[in-house]
Amino acid sequence: MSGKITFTMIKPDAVADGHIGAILGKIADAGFKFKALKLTQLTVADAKKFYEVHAERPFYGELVEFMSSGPIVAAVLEKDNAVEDFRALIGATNPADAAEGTIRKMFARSVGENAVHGSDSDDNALIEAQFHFSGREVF
Ligand code: 3AN
Repeated sequence: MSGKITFTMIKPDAVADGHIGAILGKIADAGFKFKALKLTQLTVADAKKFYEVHAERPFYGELVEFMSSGPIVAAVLEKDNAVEDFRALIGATNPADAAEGTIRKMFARSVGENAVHGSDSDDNALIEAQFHFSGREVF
């Protein structure tokens, strides 16, 4: 059964490019409720841990450097079928392949600097939410 929670980050490219408000607006308009929300910055160690599953990929170093390079917005979102619906809203990993109207199509710079993260499973949504937020910060 699909769950009600997903986790997202607005990545350093989209924060630097001034897209926080527009992206949060699209998320809200798509019917997601904000359960937790903050502006924060990952350390290199945080980014390495968050993206540990990609440690063997050739772009891992670049990804860690980029994700720790500036502020991000972290959020926990609630909606029926949250993981799948949010991945549809953000579009394909590479913005060149993303459908018109998706967040990555509208706001991402490139496949590496692709504006937003979205959890890929219910289990990871919970792990990622707990990585970024304490119990007191989730409503
Ligand atoms: P998604 O974020 O769509 O689930 P993943 O899990 O394959 O995609 O990749 C995680 C992150 O790694 C991406 N959001 C992107 O920032 C980065 N990434 C993925 N593929 C590449 C690539 N070919 N070159 C550079 N960075 C990449």
